[in-house]
Amino acid sequence: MSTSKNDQKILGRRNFLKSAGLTAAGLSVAPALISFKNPVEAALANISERSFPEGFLWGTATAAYQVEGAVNEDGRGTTIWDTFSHIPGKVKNNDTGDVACDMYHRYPSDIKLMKDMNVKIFRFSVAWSRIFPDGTGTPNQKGIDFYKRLTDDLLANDIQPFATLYHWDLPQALHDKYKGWESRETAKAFGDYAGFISKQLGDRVKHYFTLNEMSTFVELGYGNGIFAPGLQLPQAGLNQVRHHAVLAHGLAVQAIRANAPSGTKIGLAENLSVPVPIIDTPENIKAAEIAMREENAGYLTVVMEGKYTDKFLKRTGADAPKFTEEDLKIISSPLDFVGINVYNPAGYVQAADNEDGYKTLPFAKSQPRSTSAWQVLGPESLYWAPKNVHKLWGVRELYITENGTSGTDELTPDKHIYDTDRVSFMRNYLTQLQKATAEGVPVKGYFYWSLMDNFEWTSGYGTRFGLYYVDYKTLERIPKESAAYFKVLARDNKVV
Ligand code: PNW
Repeated sequence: MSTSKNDQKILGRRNFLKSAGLTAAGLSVAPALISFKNPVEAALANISERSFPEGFLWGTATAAYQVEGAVNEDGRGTTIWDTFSHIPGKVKNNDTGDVACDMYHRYPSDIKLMKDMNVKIFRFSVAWSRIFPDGTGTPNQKGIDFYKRLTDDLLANDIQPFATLYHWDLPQALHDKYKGWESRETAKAFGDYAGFISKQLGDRVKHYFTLNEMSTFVELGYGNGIFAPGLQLPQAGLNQVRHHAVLAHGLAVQAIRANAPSGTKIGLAENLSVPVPIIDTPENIKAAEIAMREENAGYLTVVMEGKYTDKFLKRTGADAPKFTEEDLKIISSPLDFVGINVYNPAGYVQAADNEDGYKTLPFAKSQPRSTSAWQVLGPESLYWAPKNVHKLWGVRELYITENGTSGTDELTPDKHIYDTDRVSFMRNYLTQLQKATAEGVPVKGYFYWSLMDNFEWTSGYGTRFGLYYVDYKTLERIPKESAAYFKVLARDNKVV
């Protein structure tokens, strides 16, 4: 095992204590009572086994439709989520993103909230339909200007903007014209838009994510129909949509490389399936690796390897996507980093003597969950996700592009939210992430989902993921206990 910088520092500190005669045998005062006199000693004291590597970046994430509101302002075009959320019965309480958190207008004060929490990176998404109201054609200057103002203000506050180019708000015109992601025309249009906007923002934004969570918007939007556009396609059609999503990613990578200034970094943000070994034996650890590669075969695996696995092609059979060798080259265009959204284990696995080489155990009925029914709580997922992405594909730069949890978040009469569950969630998950970084897994930053409560897709506004509570009547933002936790975490760069 190689020694990471972090390890070196920890070792350094141990040696320092030793030479100062302060290790167990010679220690005459409790560590907390030692007063360090010079800055080097003080700095060393602050590095503990819970520290993240030096320069680790702490941030928060949002997405356009979930926070911006202002859906009819400054020439924005309609999207499939506008249409879908306005169909009665599709979203809890028939909530829509019409107003959301009104971040379109309130971003200057929201940036101050981030600055106050020691945030250094912010992940937001660009609404495609603000840039090209119909998905293609004439760009809308007012939309471009909004993202210029937003990113200028972030930079002025010493926060690096990380832009996601697609967080599920497909321009409705592309759905009407091409059936959206059912057509490769949509993938081509996405590539064109990505190239265009990366040129416009090129002097401000140095990091881009192409698409957010291909697996979620494809499976839920085109497979079981609970997300926009609400389709339930047969397997062959669904596999083709999956293929168009990864193709769109690859076309965008190429277009950004061709249009953005050199030095621009490109990745994606994928909610990959994270199998976790039930018991850490070498056999189960291997089984979890095999499972991760196969269970992400239609998404991250094809992006990283430039081929569909044999098992994927066998499994899909006559319904396999139609593709060319050229497509596979585009899909696997080299990336600068990989972003992973990690909320839960896909399942606990063990080695098995079957064709797959692994078996997924059923979750216990009593396995803890958040208020989002799909979110099984398993902190180990934040260790195994980066660990195995690094191991399977040799990724040299990783970001945790989302991690968070939803809670009941009751407001007390004196306006506090004691979200002890969220604080505990962060400490438990981050302990696992810290372990991965201490072992040398190259995770460079972490974005908590989300800065504030927002439009949680089909769950509407009742499901809250924020560090800030949003009072939807007044749009006031109120810091939760977890915001205080984040502030110390980011300041000290260690699990606190
Ligand atoms: C992600 N599931 O969505 C998204 O990237 C965010 O927009 C979202 O708000 C956040 O996670 C919290 O949900 C998901 O059903 C939505 O498994 C649903 C699922 C997973 C992720």
